[in-house]
Amino acid sequence: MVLVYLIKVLIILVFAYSLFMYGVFSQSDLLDDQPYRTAYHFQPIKNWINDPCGPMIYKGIYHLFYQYNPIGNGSPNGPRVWGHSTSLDLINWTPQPLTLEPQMESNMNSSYTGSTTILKGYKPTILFTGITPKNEQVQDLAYPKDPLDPFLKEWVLAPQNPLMYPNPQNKIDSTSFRDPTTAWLLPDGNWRVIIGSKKERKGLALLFKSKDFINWVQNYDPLYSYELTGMWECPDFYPVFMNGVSMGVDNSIIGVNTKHVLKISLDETKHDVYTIGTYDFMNDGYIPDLGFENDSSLRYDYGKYYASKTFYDGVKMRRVLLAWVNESSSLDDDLKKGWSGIHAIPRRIWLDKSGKQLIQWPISEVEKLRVKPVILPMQVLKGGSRIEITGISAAQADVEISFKIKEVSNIERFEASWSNPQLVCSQKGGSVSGGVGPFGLLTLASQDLLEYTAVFFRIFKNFDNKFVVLMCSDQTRSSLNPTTDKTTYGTYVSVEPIYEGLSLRVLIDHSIVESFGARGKNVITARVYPTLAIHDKAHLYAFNNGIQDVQITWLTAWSMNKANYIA
Ligand code: DQQ
Repeated sequence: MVLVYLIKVLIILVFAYSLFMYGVFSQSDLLDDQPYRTAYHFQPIKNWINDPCGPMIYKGIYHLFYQYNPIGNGSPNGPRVWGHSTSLDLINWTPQPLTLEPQMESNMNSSYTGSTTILKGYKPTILFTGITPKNEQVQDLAYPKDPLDPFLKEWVLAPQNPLMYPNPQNKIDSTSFRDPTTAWLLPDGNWRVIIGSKKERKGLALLFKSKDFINWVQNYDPLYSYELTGMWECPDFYPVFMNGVSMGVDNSIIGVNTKHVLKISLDETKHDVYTIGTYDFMNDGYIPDLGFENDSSLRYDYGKYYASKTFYDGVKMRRVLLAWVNESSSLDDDLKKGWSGIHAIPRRIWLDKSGKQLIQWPISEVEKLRVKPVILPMQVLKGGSRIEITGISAAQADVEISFKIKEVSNIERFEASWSNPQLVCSQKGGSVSGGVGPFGLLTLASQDLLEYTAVFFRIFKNFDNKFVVLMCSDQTRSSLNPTTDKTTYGTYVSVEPIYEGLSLRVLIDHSIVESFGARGKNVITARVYPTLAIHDKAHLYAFNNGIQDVQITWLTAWSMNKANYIA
């Protein structure tokens, strides 16, 4: 008997070992003991990553490149090369060889952020910022060694590099000239590209033109600039359809039914801000509808979300937005984990029918990971109460909840001085009782509620009797670890809460909580590191800490399968 048992154990061990050797277990399975690794967000096995670079779809395959420090453990210090992964759905990823490693003087010190453009004849190219041995920033071109390879595994640098460098006459510092956008082609036969820059503290979107993609000439005026905004990193410039049409538009299409979006990553505040406006392509100028208001402009995300980039997916006719979400943990903790940085779930992005803001929604492919839905019947969520949503893996979930507000007799007055929603959220966190709200979700909560991340709404009435809806992500109790950054985030949502109701969708993935308010009007992403609410010890609650009852009209929560990825 004992012998048979031992033989069985041996067979199982040999089988498991051979599965491992043949790669059936991905490396990420081996790291399951790490509570902060995500299950369905893009991240590397080890080391530091930051900006998404050159996303595109080519021969039916999605390509994602990213800034990668191959020697940096969890630390940013060190050179950057481009990591590369491919996918059929932007959720499950296969790693490809690193690329744009130092090959010539113009990228000897690093290969910084850039974009892809598919030229006539279906020829993919990369334009990126090379860092020279003198630490100057220049723009380089690379193209695939074998364009017939749909995985585009190998890239070669153009011998003519660098193609663009800062013009000393323009007094542009050679360390402030980076991050080329996807280029667009106009009927005059010129490709155009924007490079992020600054002159003193004036932020600049420099414009370059080229007929052959090799010889580039700088336009006398930048496409757009703004005083006192500091360095503009990772600019993005693209058309969107008007009238709420959610279909995307190719970068080279300039039409009557489109507006343009200019997005800038503000180095000084680490916020991705955008404006909606008109591209005067005859004069190569951009006129934002509402002007540019520096850091208080519209943002893609009011939490942690930076160096974003969009691409047009011509197969699904949508524009997809990707971004880097940095850690909020200490450098020591990152070094212990051996990795740092993840990417947000790709979002579809389009112009709201009001024309005043963009709408973002997780790409539908993420829904393929949803399992075991738990549905809550419509019910009243009494003031001062909470209910647990059981039956899901609360550390790895996708939750949709909608609220109806019937009564507002206890509503609080909005104060004119509350111009900064983040500050209001910090003062009126999830545990501070109000009139109508806070109500929402307690995510990544420990059973004893010593830890939780509260995502919620709070409604006020201002002096002209209009409602003001505040959306917050309160991290103050997200972790018992004293060294993690627990900044609370907030935003005002442009919605009529009584007629339209209020909805919230939250993607929870171990150390990230991505919250979409009012069907994607406002988004807040937070990184959190619970010490108790990990794996199956995490709980999820709907809560209402206001005096006023609210009604839950819809709640569905799904456990999420693990994506099959190795970045
Ligand atoms: N990260 C890159 C730069 C870019 C910055 C370097 C933004 O090209 O400006 O890794 O995060």
